[in-house]
Amino acid sequence: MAADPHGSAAADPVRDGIRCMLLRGGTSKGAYFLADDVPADPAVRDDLVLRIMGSPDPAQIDGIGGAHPLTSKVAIVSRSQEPDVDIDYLFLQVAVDEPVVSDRQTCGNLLAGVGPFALERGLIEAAEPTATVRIRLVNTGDVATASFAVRDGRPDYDGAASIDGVPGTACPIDLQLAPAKPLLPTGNVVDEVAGHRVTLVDDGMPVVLMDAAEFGVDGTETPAELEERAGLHVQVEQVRLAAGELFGLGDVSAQTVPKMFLLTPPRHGGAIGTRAFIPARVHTSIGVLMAASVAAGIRIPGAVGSAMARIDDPDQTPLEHPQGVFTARVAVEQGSDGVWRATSTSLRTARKLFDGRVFPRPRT
Ligand code: NQM
Repeated sequence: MAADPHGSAAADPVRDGIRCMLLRGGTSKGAYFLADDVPADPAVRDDLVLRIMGSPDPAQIDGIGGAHPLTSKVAIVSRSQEPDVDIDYLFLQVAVDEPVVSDRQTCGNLLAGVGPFALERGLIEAAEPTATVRIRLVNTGDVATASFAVRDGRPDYDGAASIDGVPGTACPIDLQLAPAKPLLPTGNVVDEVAGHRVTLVDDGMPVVLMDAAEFGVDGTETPAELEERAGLHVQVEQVRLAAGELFGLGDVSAQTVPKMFLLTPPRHGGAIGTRAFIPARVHTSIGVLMAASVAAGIRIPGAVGSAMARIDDPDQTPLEHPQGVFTARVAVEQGSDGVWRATSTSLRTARKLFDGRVFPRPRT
């Protein structure tokens, strides 16, 4: 971090603030920083991030976090040194009511804001009408391609695209991802975990597919109702902890992955109904890479959810969620080695909300 209060970073962040842009990315919201503007040491950086977001506190009243995991997110962005990659994007999930910052997951929603942020900060140049940016998701190693509209060399946030969970319309942002990893990390289409038949899938985000009926859930419940239901979170968490080991993630008790999906037959003309534990709160809609993983998983014959799913389009998988539908575009393929792989394309929007300096509180 540079020590020039008038340059890219401040000598004393508490007095001088730190350069920060707040963007809505898809159905999430986060604070975006240039890597050069925050401390390089992860422990020092995480302490700073907690003080910026106002954690730990259920209301995050003394910070800029939005008191929900979906609005307590940070993106750290820099030019990439990797070949064929423009930008490195490190995602940090900032816990709301615990002093915890985790880099063990990425976020496809904040990914939507990374290209526009990189252009705004001069990390890339782009000519009209469209910017195409190769972004390395540092948390997972995957590389995404993001495309968005450009006007006068700057991102054009205005447009006609709408996504469920965000009022109004904005400029479409196209996100493509082709993870190198196998889609089924255990190599099995179904695993028996904590007394449940589950499918473990990773198409950019590790998720566990479960039959909601086994948990007494029929898919009409709101996220708040599921969060309040006695014993449900404990039951889901038992599966998650065991599944985490199978994913090779080790002890996931302090991690926010894998994400846990209760699946139901579709009720609104989509392919399948979803409710996602992420993992303590229930998602108000669905994450981007989670959607890719679910859509890819239910296309595998025999996987949990495949029998209840109504899939009548080879490209589009409309996933019903609490606020509407997310149409994931995935292609799954089983290679001659028997290994399933997938690619995904997602439509998101993003919007710059605020650009300036953020002032962390003096002490954690
Ligand atoms: O799955 C939620 C979100 C996400 C992650 C979460 C995400 C994704 O909706 O790609 O975007 O943090 O669990 O932003």
